[in-house]
Amino acid sequence: MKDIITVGEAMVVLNPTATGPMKFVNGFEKKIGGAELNFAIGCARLGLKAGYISRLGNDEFGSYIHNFTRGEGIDVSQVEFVDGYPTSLNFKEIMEDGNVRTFYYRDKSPTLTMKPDDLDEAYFKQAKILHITGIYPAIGERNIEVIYKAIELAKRNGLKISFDPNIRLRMWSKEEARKVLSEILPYVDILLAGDEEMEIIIGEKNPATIIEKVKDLGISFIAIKQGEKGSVGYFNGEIVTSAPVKASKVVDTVGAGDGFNAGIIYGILHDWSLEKTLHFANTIGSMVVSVKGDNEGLPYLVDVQARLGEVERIER
Ligand code: KDG
Repeated sequence: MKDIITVGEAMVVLNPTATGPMKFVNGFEKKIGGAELNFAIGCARLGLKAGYISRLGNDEFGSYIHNFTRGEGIDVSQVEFVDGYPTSLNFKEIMEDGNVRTFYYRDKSPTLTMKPDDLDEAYFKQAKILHITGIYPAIGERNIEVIYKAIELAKRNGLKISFDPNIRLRMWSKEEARKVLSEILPYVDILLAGDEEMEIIIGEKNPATIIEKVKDLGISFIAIKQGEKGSVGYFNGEIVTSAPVKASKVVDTVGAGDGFNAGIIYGILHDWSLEKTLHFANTIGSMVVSVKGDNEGLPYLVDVQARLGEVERIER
């Protein structure tokens, strides 16, 4: 039985070796990214069983991502290689303060070849949570159909649906994102969203107002991410504000939200209190930003426990 399964697109990420505007940077390191894959890695490092559903180009980069994902202990039985669609690329620009811009080369994403009927219902029967994001549907029209099919299979087989809007305005306009993502909301059980994303989707940025508006859609767990300001959660009629956890150093903010999501799912699957779950997730987010790369900073369970002072970290 898998704890989580997710449908997504992974890319080779070209991380700059120097900070500053991309046009003046000469060196890049080859890494891997993709919100759904980052999330699966975050879950796997915490000890959860994760499965990844995707398509990769039948090329060197596709095989690099496939091996890497497998190496993280994630099930890749639902990942296929396709010809004629190169594995997507994502060049990053990182400024001195850790702020990032991304430049995608994903117009011919291998995921565009995936059809709703390619999803295997038997795979869904063996999982507890389906995690989806707003990135996969932003890639193309048929990807939206795939997401709806995944939702249908999840509902039919008793999976909870976890959703992060992950709005990427380099991929679609605010209007397009609002239309597609607001239609997904009523199917969601666990909402993991940034306050600014909710402003785009429902026109509200204040966590209490967001919670008030979306809980009536039947969403039972809500976590609103506020970056440096911490997070606010809702579960079982209770609203909890969780203070930010200070990062030792901010070098690359990408992937922090995915790590936060993994922490929330871990807390939910372990029946933790809302307060404990939010603090655990905030702690993971703060750890991710201090490491360069989209997923290199995602901690193992023991690392989070050490950061929380629950176990001793022996250094030598
Ligand atoms: O959440 C982090 C992701 O945004 C990053 O890894 C790249 O998936 C990515 C994207 O599409 O922006």
